[in-house]
Amino acid sequence: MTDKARIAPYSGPAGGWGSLRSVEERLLEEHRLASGNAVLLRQNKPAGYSCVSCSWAKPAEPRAFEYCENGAKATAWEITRKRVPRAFFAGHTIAALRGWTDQALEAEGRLLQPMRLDHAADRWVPVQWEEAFREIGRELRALDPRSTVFYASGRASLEASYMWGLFARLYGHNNLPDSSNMCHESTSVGLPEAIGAPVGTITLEDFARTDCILAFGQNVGSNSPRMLHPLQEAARRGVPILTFNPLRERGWERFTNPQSPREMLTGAETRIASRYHQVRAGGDSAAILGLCKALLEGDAAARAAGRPAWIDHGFVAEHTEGFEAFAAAARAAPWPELEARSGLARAALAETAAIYARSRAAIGLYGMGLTQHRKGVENVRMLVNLLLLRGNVGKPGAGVLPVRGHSNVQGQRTVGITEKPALVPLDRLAAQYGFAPPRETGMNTVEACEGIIAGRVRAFLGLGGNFLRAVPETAAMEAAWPRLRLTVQVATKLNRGHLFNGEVAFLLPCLGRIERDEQASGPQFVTCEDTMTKIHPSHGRVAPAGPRLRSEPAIIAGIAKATLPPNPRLPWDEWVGDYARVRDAIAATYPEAFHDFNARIARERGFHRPLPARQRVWKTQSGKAGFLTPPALDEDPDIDLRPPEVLQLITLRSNDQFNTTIYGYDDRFRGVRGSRMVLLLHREDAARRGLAEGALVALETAVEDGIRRRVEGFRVTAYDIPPGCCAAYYPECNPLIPLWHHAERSKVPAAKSVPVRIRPMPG
Ligand SMILES: Nc1nc2c(c(=O)[nH]1)N[C@H]1C(S)=C(S)[C@@H](COP(=O)(O)OP(=O)(O)OC[C@H]3O[C@@H](n4cnc5c(=O)[nH]c(N)nc54)[C@H](O)[C@@H]3O)O[C@H]1N2
Ligand SMILES: Nc1nc2c(c(=O)[nH]1)N[C@H]1C(S)=C(S)[C@@H](COP(=O)(O)OP(=O)(O)OC[C@H]3O[C@@H](n4cnc5c(=O)[nH]c(N)nc54)[C@H](O)[C@@H]3O)O[C@H]1N2
Ligand SMILES: [Mo]
Repeated sequence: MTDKARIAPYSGPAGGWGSLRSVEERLLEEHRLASGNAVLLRQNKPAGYSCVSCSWAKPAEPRAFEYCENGAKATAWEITRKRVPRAFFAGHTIAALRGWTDQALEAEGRLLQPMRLDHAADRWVPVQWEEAFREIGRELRALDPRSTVFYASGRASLEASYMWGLFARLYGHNNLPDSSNMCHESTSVGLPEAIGAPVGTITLEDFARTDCILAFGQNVGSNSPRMLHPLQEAARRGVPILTFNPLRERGWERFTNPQSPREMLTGAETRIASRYHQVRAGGDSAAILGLCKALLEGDAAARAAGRPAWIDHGFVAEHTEGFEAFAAAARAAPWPELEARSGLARAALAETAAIYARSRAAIGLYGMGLTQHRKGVENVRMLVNLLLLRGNVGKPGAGVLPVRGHSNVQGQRTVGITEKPALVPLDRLAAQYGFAPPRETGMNTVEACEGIIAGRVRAFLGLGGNFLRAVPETAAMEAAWPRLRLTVQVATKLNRGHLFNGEVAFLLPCLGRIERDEQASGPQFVTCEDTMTKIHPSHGRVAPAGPRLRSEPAIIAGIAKATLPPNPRLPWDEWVGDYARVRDAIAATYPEAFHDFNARIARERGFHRPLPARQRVWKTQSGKAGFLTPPALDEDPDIDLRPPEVLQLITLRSNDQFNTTIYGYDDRFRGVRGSRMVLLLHREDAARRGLAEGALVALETAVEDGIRRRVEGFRVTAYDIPPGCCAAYYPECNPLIPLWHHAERSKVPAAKSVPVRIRPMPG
């Protein structure tokens, strides 16, 4: 890994020429400069493929270039001309490859052939597909299904995901953790309680009608850059955009549309955020409580003076419960404590509350800055509280918007990838396929990790992703992993997770979504659900990376057939031959959302699944939307105001990565070049510790649980970040996160508030 960091503030906007240069560099790197641009024209188009990067919505009338810098990078990464050469695995032992960086492993290119681990030689060796399936089936049949875990990273299509979940239940378990367990699970727990729906209520059209946007803990410029277009349009209409983020992320500051010749030539930038609050990490609940308190105070004053109310009392009375208790708690919360915990001044919060109070329809959007905390679920509920006070759910231009991660992570849940049996129509599955589905709750990601460390889990099958690198507690996880009996990874590229394997291990290469998928009935397409509950098709158009690759549905069917007893109601081969038959099966299991699936996807080229909360129908226990009374402020374990030497570490994504996939070592918007091993720190926090700019340090986790967690080799970098907080990159920092340090109610690892101490290093 390089440690030649060059840090200089980046003066450009999000988008702009830097963005175009970055895309061209990436296409060049993947030897795809000429053809790559042609492929990109198909991205997010009705007859094209759906971007493999984030889950941001696709407009009904797409722009000529409906892609962004990072979507283009993700495309280049998948359609790369680089292939792992046949001789590669003969020439490299697993032990040697463990010394490689994440970036170097994936830079070898696409995996081409199924492989089996040869332990004696410590190498991956080629295997025939049918032999691999047979042996996996034999192993699974010998194991207790409840001791096995079937993980899914959020990219697989609705068709593949449905088959994966069904296979797990037919085999006998609900151990279906997915990447969402490390991501928006705080949303999936919090929103159903609050509004009776596990997903956001916003559609793309609402952006054109909103007159206020509140944005918490999301990095739009790097992680959902296409959202910059509706944000830019809103900003131009004068819509206030009120941003809460410890870091001044460039995407929230200003944007130049790289697809507008005029903006590119004139260098015109649009200011995005009208107020930028650098909240402390984990301080959002206090900040939002402050906003609510100010709203209640403003409401009392306005009504006393005979002016219009600040609270939508009619909505609150008709549609909500818990208002009085919540309002009492907000009124009682002392301002000095709210200020200390949020790091924001009362005056600033009150002024922002007043802006919000003047709006007719507001959107509250958020990302990992809210969900990845010990109080992640409460953070989500607090944001909903703020929206409910002014009736901002279930009317045009208003609503809550969790900005999801992986391109189909939300859809996977919709078709049954979940450890929670209550979320799946098990009775319908039972009738449809004639079996008794397992009823006991399965393991989520953290529980799967606990099971692996304890030896209770015996097999891990991964449908994509890089589980071992993405989860916390890296050292204990890597030590425990080889004790698994069976590990199977379905992947497109080699990653570190493929270097830790069970006694019996397979690495199975699959087609990516951008590639042509020919089956018995002809070319296939798949479907995905975006962050706005819209289901749309995705047609692969590029020649497959190699002749031996199989599609995810084909691989799942292969393993399932080798594992399960024959069942005439399960037409695995027919499903693989024609994905429309899988969609028929999905429609039969989930008729409310997917009735006439094939006809609608052909006719409408995409449809929204119904969401009662949009119509103010609340599928909660009480039938109303619920206010959450926040726990006492000093019960928040994220914000420990006591030991001054302890900092709160935020683990971040750079602009040059997709999760554990590291494209390169630059983070343009944050002015970091040439290294990922930087520690972003407030100038005073560095000075207080006698740390000069560029000093070499280690981080150690500041918890007393008998485990020493340490990562070495960061360069101290003065940065505009609230005092007491620091930031460094994920996944390099994952060894610092204790497995038990997770959102209390959703078990999302609390990756945005890890207590750490800095240790100077010689050199
Ligand atoms: N290019 C690219 N796109 C991606 C991804 C990628 O890695 N690369 N990953 C995809 C996935 S799976 C996901 S989940 C999303 C993730 O996208 P985001 O939700 O944007 O996640 P992060 O980049 O982890 O961090 C989000 C922001 O939270 C801020 N933050 C940290 N702590 C706090 C806090 O306590 N409060 C507040 N208010 N803010 C805080 C950080 O400064 C950062 O700007 O993006 C998806 N899209
Ligand atoms: N410290 C810290 N940890 C985090 C986070 C954080 O912010 N901080 N974020 C968390 C979040 S939000 C998430 S979503 C997880 C991400 O966790 P994962 O989803 O498990 O990880 P990815 O890095 O997205 O997976 C990358 C791998 O997926 C495989 N792949 C790519 N495309 C395909 C495909 O089409 N099919 C198949 N089968 N495989 C494919 C490739 O082999 C690639 O190496 O990490 C979590 N971990
Ligand atoms: Mo995610």
